[in-house]
Amino acid sequence: MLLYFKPGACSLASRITLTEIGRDFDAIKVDTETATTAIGADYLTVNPKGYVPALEIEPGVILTENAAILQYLADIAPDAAIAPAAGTIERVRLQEWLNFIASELHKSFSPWFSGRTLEDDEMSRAEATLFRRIGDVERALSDGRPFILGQTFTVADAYLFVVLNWSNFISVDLARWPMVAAYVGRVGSRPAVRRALIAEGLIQSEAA
Ligand SMILES: N[C@@H](CCC(=O)N[C@@H](CS)C(=O)NCC(=O)O)C(=O)O
Repeated sequence: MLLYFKPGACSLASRITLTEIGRDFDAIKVDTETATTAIGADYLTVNPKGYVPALEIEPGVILTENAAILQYLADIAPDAAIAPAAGTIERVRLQEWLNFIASELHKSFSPWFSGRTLEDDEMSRAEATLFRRIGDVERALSDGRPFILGQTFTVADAYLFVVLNWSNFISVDLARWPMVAAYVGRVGSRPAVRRALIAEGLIQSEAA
């Protein structure tokens, strides 16, 4: 398999999941601004939508969209048990979370990544939206569940961790959402998550 990624971007959720399931894969960095891969190829021939992630699951067969890629990876590795079985209400709960993360939480960060400085009123609106959505996660975690669906890690945690971790890049302190802060610490300390973060240069290896 071949993962097209940008360091720290939502494609990190695919890398975490590939690492969690112990799947060998290659990864190629993409400059989404120029739509060029690290070997100088036109990324639009891989994903005409221009964004990461994209996952080549076999030559010429490309999957895009976080929610689809993550569920595909979970389904090809049932022993890893990182998604409830298809057709169950628990699987629909997973999809409910993946959809919330993609369309509500992930996109709430977009104003900060627009490449321009936000005016004060834009910043206030953006913060209000983002803080409300982080509050939704805080509420869900307030029953003490260690992972977003309950007692076990799922692919929704891979994606949710990556998105919440962007708070570091925009200087939003998660301490005001204590369950969320603890959650990010818990997921971030998983060995596979740490290996993925190291692979993308986001944290240093212990050996370094
Ligand atoms: N709907 C897509 C959104 C992916 C997305 O927003 N990717 C961002 C990185 S997190 C990206 O590549 N942005 C660069 C761009 O849009 O040019 C998905 O869920 O996979």
